[in-house]
Amino acid sequence: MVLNRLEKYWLTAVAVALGAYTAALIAGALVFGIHLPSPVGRIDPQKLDSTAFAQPGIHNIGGNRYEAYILAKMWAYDAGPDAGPVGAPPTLRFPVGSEVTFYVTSKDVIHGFYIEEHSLSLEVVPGQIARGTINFNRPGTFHIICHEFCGAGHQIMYGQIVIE
Ligand SMILES: [Cu+2]
Repeated sequence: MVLNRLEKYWLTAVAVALGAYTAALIAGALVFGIHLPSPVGRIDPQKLDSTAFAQPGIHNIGGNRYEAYILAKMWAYDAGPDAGPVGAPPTLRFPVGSEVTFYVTSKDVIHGFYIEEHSLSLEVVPGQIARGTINFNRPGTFHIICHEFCGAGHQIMYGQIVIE
């Protein structure tokens, strides 16, 4: 096989670039500890009635620490009776300085769970439990937004967090 001089040049350049990317990937995982966010647990979306998501809601686990179990479904977040009527956009209230761990799952399709102005953006996949912890250090109202297109009612899928 005869290779043109320019073909050799490009093949070499591509091989060097792929080698550099592969080395960066391996170094990122092994040296810098960068990993994809992984689900904290598996769950059968058909059998949520026998799990903590049967009764979504907010639990104080001591001091200023909370756990919030939230069920995403077409097209609302269910955060339990303390967050307002089921089916309406929920309002979750926490005092300033709260550390809140959110556990979110879906009972139907893939949804998103993004909290405005805070570094939490979860992909909510049926069959998986997504988890994220946020410290709410300043008062305000922050929207919860579904950032995965989930069907005809996607644009009405939101909620809010009030820090007071
Ligand atoms: Cu959506």
